[in-house]
Amino acid sequence: MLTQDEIKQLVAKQAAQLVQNNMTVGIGTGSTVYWLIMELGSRVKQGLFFRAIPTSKKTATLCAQQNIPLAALNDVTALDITIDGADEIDPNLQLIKGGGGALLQEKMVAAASRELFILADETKLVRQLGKFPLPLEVIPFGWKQVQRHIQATYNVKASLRTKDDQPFVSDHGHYILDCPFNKIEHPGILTYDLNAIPGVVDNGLFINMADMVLVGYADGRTETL
Ligand code: ABF
Repeated sequence: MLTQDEIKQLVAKQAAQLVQNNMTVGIGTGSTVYWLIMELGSRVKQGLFFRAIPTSKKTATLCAQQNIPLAALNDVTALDITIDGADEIDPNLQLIKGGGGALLQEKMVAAASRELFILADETKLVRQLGKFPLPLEVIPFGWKQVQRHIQATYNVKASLRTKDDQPFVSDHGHYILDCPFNKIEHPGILTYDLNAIPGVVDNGLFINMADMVLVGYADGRTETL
């Protein structure tokens, strides 16, 4: 039986084969994507040339360490593909992302891509989204108003994400509120409603964005959804 980390490595290795010469590729963030970057790094050493658009500072650093050429989203018109992880995936390939705090940049890069390819181990598959607390990226100014709004409207206790006892600050200088909705009945409606709250920059629901999910199982099988 494979460990969770070994499953992540397995799907990442397979997905790395999708990257071909001269492509422009969005590179996600997280522990599965870490293995993707390692694999792409060895392919670059063997002569592969592509441009990576990173979805976070962390990913940019890892790509640079692997000598993967980087470009900014503003430097390209469109991306061939983005490969990223997810926190929850429902049967319609709707996603919750942002556990790593990079949801805004991940969504912008994915939206500019012809294809969004998601990597996951089997624990990410759910019948209904919502067990994983939905991350909400908010402007630090007046963030408590957003927190109150979420509590009053949805009866959900939105917690300010912290790191080392300080508010976690995203790559773009925002805070994150983690919102345990538990069950999200209508993710397509919720994403619009949340983004309409003044002070909300974006939320971790990725609706109708994923084209394919490569899922790995503990017995070593993989399948695409
Ligand atoms: C990312 O992958 C984030 O949106 C998400 O939080 C993270 C989770 O995946 P992993 O298990 O690969 O760290 O893209």
